[in-house]
Amino acid sequence: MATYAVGDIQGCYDALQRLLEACRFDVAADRLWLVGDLVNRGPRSLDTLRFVRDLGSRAVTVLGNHDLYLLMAAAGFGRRSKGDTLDPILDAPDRDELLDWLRCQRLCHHEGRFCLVHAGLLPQWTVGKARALAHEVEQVLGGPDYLDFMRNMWGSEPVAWSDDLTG
Ligand SMILES: [Mn+2]
Repeated sequence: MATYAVGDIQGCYDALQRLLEACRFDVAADRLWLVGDLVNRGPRSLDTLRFVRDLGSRAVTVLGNHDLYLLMAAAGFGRRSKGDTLDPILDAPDRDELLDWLRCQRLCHHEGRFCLVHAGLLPQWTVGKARALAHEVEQVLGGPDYLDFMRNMWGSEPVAWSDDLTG
């Protein structure tokens, strides 16, 4: 069993498939770690989402800013950028299943010597602290009140701020 870690796919489904062929990815035995930003910019974000979701436990993906942007766009929050390539997802018959799956993905995955995050960790944080903070957000994003959270997710100033991990 091998684990392959791949960077931001950004809707480049064809390139991902070529890469998996080149490394002879075995869907029955190998695992794929993805650092997030599955969608946007590239032409086949919808196929990318379906593919990674269908890999089930063979794939571990963390959320990137473009994935969060998709969730915001689907909820009607934030401003859409003109050049985004998200419409095929938003118009898809299975959009709700895909978006529900996406918002339940982690922000930080820690296993053995490795920690999987999108775009890096604050150097002052330990992996344990990053994991605890990520878990806090994951609980909300994956829970019933995620829209309340997303409504205030972006901006220069947080609406509420606390370093208290026990609260
Ligand atoms: Mn990114």
